[in-house]
Amino acid sequence: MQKLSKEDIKSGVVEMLRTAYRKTVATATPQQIYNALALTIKEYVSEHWIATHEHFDKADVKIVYYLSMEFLMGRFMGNAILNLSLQDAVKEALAELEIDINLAEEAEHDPGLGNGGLGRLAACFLDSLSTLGYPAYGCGIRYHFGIFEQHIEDGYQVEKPDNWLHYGDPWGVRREEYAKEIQFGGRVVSIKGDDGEYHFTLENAQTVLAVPYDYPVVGYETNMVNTLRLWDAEPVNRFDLQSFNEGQYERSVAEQNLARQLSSVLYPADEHVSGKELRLRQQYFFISATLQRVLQQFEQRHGKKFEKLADYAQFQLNDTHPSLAIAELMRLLVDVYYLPWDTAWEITRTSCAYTNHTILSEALEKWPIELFSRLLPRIYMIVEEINTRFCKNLKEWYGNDPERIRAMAICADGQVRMAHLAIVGSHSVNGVAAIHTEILKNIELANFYEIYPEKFNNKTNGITPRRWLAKCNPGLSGLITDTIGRDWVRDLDELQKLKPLATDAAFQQKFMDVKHDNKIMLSNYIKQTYGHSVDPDSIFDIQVKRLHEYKRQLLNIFHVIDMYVTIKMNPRLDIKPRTFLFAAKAAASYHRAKLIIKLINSVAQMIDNDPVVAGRLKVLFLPNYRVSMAEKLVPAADVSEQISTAGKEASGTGNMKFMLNGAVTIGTLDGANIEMLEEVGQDNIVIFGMPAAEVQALRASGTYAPWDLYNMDFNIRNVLTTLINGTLDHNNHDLFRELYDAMLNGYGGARPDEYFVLQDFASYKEAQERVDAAYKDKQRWAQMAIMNTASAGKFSSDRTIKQYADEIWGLKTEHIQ
Ligand code: 26V
Repeated sequence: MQKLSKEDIKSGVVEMLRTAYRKTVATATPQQIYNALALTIKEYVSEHWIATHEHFDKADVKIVYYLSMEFLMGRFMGNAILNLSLQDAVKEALAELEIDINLAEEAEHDPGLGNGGLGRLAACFLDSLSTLGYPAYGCGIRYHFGIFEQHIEDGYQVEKPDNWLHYGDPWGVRREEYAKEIQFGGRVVSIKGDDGEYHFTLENAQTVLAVPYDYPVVGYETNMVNTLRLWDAEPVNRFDLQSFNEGQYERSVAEQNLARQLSSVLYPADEHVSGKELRLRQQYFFISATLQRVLQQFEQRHGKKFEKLADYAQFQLNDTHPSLAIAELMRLLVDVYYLPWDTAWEITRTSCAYTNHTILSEALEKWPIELFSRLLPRIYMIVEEINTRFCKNLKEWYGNDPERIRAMAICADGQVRMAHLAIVGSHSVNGVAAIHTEILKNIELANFYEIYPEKFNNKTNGITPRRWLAKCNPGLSGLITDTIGRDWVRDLDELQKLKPLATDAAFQQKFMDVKHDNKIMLSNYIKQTYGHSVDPDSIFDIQVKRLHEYKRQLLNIFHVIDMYVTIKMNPRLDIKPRTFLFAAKAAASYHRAKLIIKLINSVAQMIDNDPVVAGRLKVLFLPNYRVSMAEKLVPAADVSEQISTAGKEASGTGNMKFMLNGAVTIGTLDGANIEMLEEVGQDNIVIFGMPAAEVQALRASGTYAPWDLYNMDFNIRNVLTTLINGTLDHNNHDLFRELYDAMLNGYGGARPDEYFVLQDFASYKEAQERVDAAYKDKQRWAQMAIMNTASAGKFSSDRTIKQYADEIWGLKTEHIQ
């Protein structure tokens, strides 16, 4: 296939502007130029995309379907340009057209079709699947509104809708020909099939149409283009005016409304389930559509040989959100394709695999049976049947042990437990970092590990080096490529070759120059966008992630308050100036998290207004954290804050992005931090706080007494007093009293300081002093930073995906001509 040339790009853009907008380069808006360039590139991608699918058909390949409610893709264009090696051609073409490439790239809206780690992981995985040559589909929902846009007003978070489709959707291809009908509610009846047997079907159900939109997933320097298939809901057209009676009219209106709601909005309450009917509808909607299409295609290729399904299709469930796949696959095989239950069950179990992403109990999905059976009556019958057979097996294994059976059942206490369904109906259950998998096996899911030890396995998360180094950090990428060649982009272990240079003065200088340039660029961006001045010579200390108590943004801001108080008491204190950057969205209904955002902003203001600390301390909360913002922050970080209560953060992936870009981590022994420590060595990471086992023991002992810490630790006392003595808000001393009470007394019935902020405070403060000391020694710091980049190879999502392919899916790579 002919590679897109500079001239092709120029004429493509000019032509698109003319036909689509009746504009010239001189008169087009940045938005229009972006669209024209995107369409030009998509047209080129389409050839590879078609070739990929022709190959899949011809070679009759096995395909993995990554089922996920969230895909946090980030901007498409820059990534496509990089992966297609079109960077030079595009740059030159735009230069000749006198178009500012940055303006065009920034005009692309960053689609926020995910909450955080789980959604971004799905996007990194797709990049690796295409790059490595694995046939794959990402399957999800085409939400019309992504995660809300966060504004900060008077220090408080305010949510605004994110209408990402408003400016068009140049990468999406509507595939009406693959639309599928999805049924909700109704009554289960049995009717005689063409085989003469009775089969279940639904009567009087509500029906909506699922229409797929396909997005190209371009691999890095390969011809493979996989597909992200997002389903959109539309009403089934029932407006047949001739035969219109009242009943049909009402049903039709209800179905129109349902369709409008279904793919309208992403649920933004990360790690917290609310048991909303619409959420369950969304889950069934995209699962049923996906599976109907997969089975239809399988039948076209293999006829009725569904016993072989698992040899051609693997379904990876991204958390329990898609776990209805297990019941829906059973329904299709049994009710539609007339397979016997046991055969269908074998097929289902061998084709599904489940990934767990959190052990937080508030994130465990459980649906009230009343709701579940009303919305999905046939699916509920199937879940009950699965449950009955599973409980019978338990009885055979354990004898009559009703307590154990109730603990492990899929249906119990009036609820359907989706994690149990996912475990029982899959051949693989994996955690996302070593410690997380151990906690699943030994504590959280110990019951299941006992009966299914062979199902459990670990797949430590990873990130794509394309977006998270090659694209977001051209300075460092260039330096690395000049030093060790370009193979690292496909084989991140190559970065090891930088290790001997960690002590090389000349290389240290270059490495730190790049970091400094990145800090200047970020400072300029912050100045332009928010009007704040930050000093690129200060330490850039960054904590960006969802706002959640277990992630302990509070510990970070308490330490800032402590530094402030300490400097006030001793203005000549010798510390390196620091800039603390925060960014985080709080779930709209998560009051405590929103109060913490207000606190961070109040501390920022207090510091800005105090000349005593000027030039030494700066705090800034950047609104509307998103993938494209992370791409600006990560390359400029000196210090990466990964400070969750040990045992709570399943893996973390932001931690890996910062490490790869040469930041030094200050972190707890939690999630993948533990494996980062193993890779980088203890001299190059700053670890503090209680390990998970200690946290667990302290919690279990019931002896944790934050008041004792308050009484004995002068610094803790000062910090907590600052919350309530009017320093932060002269007019409202009670604004942060809730946080004070939550720390010391427990608030609203909760235990005091549930996430052990005060317990880890002294250790954190001491660790921050180690950071300060290390930074003051320029060579030492440069060495640490380089060692982080050089040791990040393990955390490539290419490594992770190879392990999924080899150990779970049994998937082979393909080469597209
Ligand atoms: C739960 C819910 C509940 C209903 C509303 C919407 C919603 C959205 C997400 C979730 C579960 C989130 C789980 C999650 O994101 N876990 C994170 O997964 C990352 C990738 O494995 C991992 O690095 C993080 O440590 C983990 O917190």
